[in-house]
Amino acid sequence: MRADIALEGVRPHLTKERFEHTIRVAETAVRLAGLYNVSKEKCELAAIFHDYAKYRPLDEMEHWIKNTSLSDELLNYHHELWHGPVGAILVEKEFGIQDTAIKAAIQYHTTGKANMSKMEMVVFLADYIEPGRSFPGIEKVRDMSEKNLVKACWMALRNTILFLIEKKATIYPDTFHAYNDFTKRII
Ligand code: DGI
Ligand code: FE
Ligand code: FE
Ligand code: FE
Repeated sequence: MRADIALEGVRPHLTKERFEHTIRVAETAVRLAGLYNVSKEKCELAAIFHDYAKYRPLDEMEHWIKNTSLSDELLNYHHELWHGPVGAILVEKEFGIQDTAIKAAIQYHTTGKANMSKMEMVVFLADYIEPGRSFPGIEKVRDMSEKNLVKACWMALRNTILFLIEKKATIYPDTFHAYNDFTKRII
């Protein structure tokens, strides 16, 4: 699928701000893909679709989680975690995207998971560091993203977990699995 067609496909489903975020994530993902020798075309498509399901009604997302291979465990966690997994299902149903690597990058872009592929890391990190983001400590992650993909993902996950702990939010197990796996990979 061509990137320009994909962008026009997602546009009506997003707010203006979310669409602009999506464009920046796609540009960042293409740059990281070049640095780390991953398919630019696939990283770009995954990035374009990563937040596709962000504004689906909660009952619709719940329906897809209950009635597909997605883990029902998601329903025990904050609904903010649902749009990645549901997006991975919907891009196949609505755009015919069957590429499992692209779908996985969409699915895990919020939580991460253990044993992430380079494509999954590129989309995860691009979503975190795109130029519109302003998290505490983000400049250090941006600097690291130029040097070491695994270490930069580890830093992003560490920041996210610390942020969630400060908020007294629950943390989805895949987020811990990702953090633990990256920790083992950087030492
Ligand atoms: O969709 P975006 O806003 O572009 O970014 P995202 O899909 O990475 O979602 C980020 C939100 O998800 C952010 O507020 C942190 C939150 N998040 C990430 N991992 C977890 C989490 N929230 C909870 N409750 N548990 C998690 O494990
Ligand atoms: Fe997202
Ligand atoms: Fe993210
Ligand atoms: Fe996003």
